[in-house]
Amino acid sequence: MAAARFIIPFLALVFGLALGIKLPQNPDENPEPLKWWQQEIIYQVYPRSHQDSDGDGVGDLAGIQSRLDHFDELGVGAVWISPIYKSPMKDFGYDISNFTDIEPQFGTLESFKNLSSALKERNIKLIMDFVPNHSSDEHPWFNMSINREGIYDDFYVWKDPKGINSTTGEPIPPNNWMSVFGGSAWTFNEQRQQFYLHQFVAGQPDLNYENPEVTKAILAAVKFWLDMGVDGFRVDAVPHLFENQTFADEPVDPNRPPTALPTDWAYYQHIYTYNLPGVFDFLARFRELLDIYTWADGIERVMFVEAGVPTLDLLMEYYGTPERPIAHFPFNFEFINRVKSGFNGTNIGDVVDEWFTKMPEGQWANWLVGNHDNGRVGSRFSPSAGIVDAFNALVLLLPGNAVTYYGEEIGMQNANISWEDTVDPAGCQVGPDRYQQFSRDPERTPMHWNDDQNAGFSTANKTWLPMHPDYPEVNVEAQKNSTENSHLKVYQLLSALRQTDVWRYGSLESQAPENGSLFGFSRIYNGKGFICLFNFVDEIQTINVPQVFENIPQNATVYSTSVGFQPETAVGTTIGTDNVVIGARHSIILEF
Ligand SMILES: *[C@@H]1O[C@H](CO)[C@@H](O)[C@H](O)[C@H]1NC(C)=O
Ligand SMILES: *[C@@H]1O[C@H](CO)[C@@H](O)[C@H](O)[C@H]1NC(C)=O
Ligand SMILES: *[C@@H]1O[C@H](CO)[C@@H](O)[C@H](O)[C@H]1NC(C)=O
Ligand SMILES: *[C@@H]1O[C@H](CO)[C@@H](O)[C@H](O)[C@H]1NC(C)=O
Ligand SMILES: *[C@@H]1O[C@H](CO)[C@@H](O)[C@H](O)[C@H]1NC(C)=O
Ligand SMILES: *[C@@H]1O[C@H](CO)[C@@H](O)[C@H](O)[C@H]1NC(C)=O
Ligand SMILES: *[C@@H]1O[C@H](CO)[C@@H](O)[C@H](O)[C@H]1NC(C)=O
Ligand SMILES: *[C@@H]1O[C@H](CO)[C@@H](O)[C@H](O)[C@H]1NC(C)=O
Ligand SMILES: *[C@@H]1O[C@H](CO)[C@@H](O)[C@H](O)[C@H]1NC(C)=O
Ligand SMILES: *[C@@H]1O[C@H](CO)[C@@H](O)[C@H](O)[C@H]1NC(C)=O
Ligand SMILES: *[C@@H]1O[C@H](CO)[C@@H](O)[C@H](O)[C@H]1NC(C)=O
Ligand SMILES: CC(=O)N[C@H]1CO[C@H](CO)[C@@H](O)[C@@H]1O
Ligand SMILES: [Ca+2]
Ligand SMILES: [Ca+2]
Repeated sequence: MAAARFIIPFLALVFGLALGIKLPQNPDENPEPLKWWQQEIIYQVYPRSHQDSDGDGVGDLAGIQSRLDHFDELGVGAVWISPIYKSPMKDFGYDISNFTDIEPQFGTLESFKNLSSALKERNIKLIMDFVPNHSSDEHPWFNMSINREGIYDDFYVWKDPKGINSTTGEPIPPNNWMSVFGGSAWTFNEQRQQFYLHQFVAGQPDLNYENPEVTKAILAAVKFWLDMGVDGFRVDAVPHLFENQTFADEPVDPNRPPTALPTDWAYYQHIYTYNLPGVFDFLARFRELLDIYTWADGIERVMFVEAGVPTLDLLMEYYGTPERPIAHFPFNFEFINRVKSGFNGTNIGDVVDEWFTKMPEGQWANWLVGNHDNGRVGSRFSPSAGIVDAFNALVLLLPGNAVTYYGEEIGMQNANISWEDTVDPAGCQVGPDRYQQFSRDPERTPMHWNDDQNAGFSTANKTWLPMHPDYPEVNVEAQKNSTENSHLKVYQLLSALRQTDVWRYGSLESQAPENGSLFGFSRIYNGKGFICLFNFVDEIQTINVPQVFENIPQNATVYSTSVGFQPETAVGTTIGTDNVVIGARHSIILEF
């Protein structure tokens, strides 16, 4: 893909039509309107932590329903809810014991219908999280499989022991496959006298996708929710669906992290358990089912997949082809993965450039900076307040989907959770010495609504995870009330820009100087536009914008600045674009 680069004085990445971004060459031409899923911000709700309606310390569906105004105030048009299916909660809902029922802690099918219709009234789309790789060990299918009942006999991945350990008398697992959460991926079942596979915790037996009855049963569950009116699915952990039927040992990864133990997942190369070709066949069938609903009424039912594959090229395969579409998009984790050890204009620019370079023609990008498996963006980097606004601007204003993890709009931080309070199996599994390296609890603490008890999240004495202690300052109400700028107010301004034709159909030009101090991108449509400029170093930077970017007028209006922007530049003032001053680690958006 031809992305022209001008080395002096800035690296230039100029994107055009061929990238699949709608860029009408003739300004009078009417562009094709965006689809709802391209336009709308997708907000990830972690249901245990959103709002508790009944005082048990755990969030629930009625709680989510009581907070719908927040979505409207943010301009969020689609809500993705992490799993709310019936579950014994060994992996907090990612272990499902009934794919067509609601977990009583969250509510009932009735309260789901209530929430679903309340969202529809506000024209907010509802996306269910779907976890096809495994069920809970408390799913009736697993029980029937243990008992080798009829079609359920082969519903899970069963193998005989490799032998008996002569010292312990224990059966030896069939091979060296490790669980993602650490320890063998095999657990022995006394009753059936065989091992079952679980790529996650022992309470999450892998479904056997070699068995067509499994695919049938899972797609029937998908259909159940489509008939209930959901607008699509975020499909979890898809690369884990299929296993190589040789069941051979996986090789040790020569590039494993130095801290990895032989019982850690990261110790091996997952050539027999990860991203096998069958995954695409299954997902194509899933997509076909969605498309039948789309064709029936013209409202798109969507599929977003989570696939943590090692390269962007592999990830792009999840878009499928025009002949065989797969996902509407695979989640773009580059702002997390590529920017782990620190960020600057160079690696941020590379993330943007490479996504558009590698994305197949006609597809749509997406951006996110956090989720329930990764530390919060406000904590991953230096605790500079402006960084939250910078990342929200990248996510919301680059062309593509914007995915916001709850709390990002107010700059929530990771909480420091003690070993005693740790509940995430990824943390519990590795013990008190290493849990902080693995636990996902810090980014899952309850939402901060106000400065009341438990931030208005719950009236319980003890919430399921402790509250982050900064909630009296960092909360929705305080940021709304504030006479000063706040993350929430910045977020609202960013969200409003998405409603413009400049955002929808505008060009994209992104630039970063070689020293990485700055990053910027412009969006222009029919002579109108905006430009986002980010300073990633500890000194003030001054930019002559028209010298670097194309088609920038002499003057522009300050549209938004990051919280605490120094030197102070009032929003709404007109400034000369040849001398834009950006405070240390701050960002500014100009409109023209
Ligand atoms: C799942 O729950 C639904 C609704 O309560 C029930 O009708 C169905 O039988 C359950 N399915 C299984 C496999 O237990
Ligand atoms: C449904 O919502 C209404 C209010 O909108 C409430 O009165 C009712 O109790 C809810 N029902 C359930 C089952 O949640
Ligand atoms: C499995 O099912 C049998 C009867 O169908 C029941 O008695 C038993 O309690 C179930 N076991 C589990 C672990 O659910
Ligand atoms: C047998 O068990 C012992 C003690 O747990 C262990 O050290 C050894 O590696 C096991 N041998 C095999 C072949 O699994
Ligand atoms: C399974 O592994 C064998 C041996 O490495 C290989 O030949 C085969 O292609 C693999 N099958 C799949 C579906 O990946
Ligand atoms: C940008 O940050 C990355 C990751 O910390 C680092 O490897 C790279 O050298 C930095 N680039 C510049 C130009 O500072
Ligand atoms: C987290 O809490 C522990 C125990 O309360 C304390 O020792 C540690 O310094 C804290 N870490 C941070 C980063 O605050
Ligand atoms: C909460 O704690 C207070 C004071 O310890 C106690 O009086 C009250 O009963 C507790 N409430 C609940 C719901 O446990
Ligand atoms: C926000 O303002 C309202 C109305 O003035 C006030 O009641 C509330 O306590 C304020 N909340 C916070 C967190 O500042
Ligand atoms: C980085 O390069 C830009 C463009 O050449 C220059 O304006 C800026 O002062 C440099 N920043 C640093 C921190 O060296
Ligand atoms: C830019 O703004 C200055 C001061 O507000 C004004 O004098 C000048 O005419 C403007 N230039 C253009 C091209 O609008
Ligand atoms: C990003 C994501 O959702 N990851 C999930 C992958 O699947 C496991 C098991 O279902 C979950 O624990 C993770 O949260
Ligand atoms: Ca509750
Ligand atoms: Ca599997």
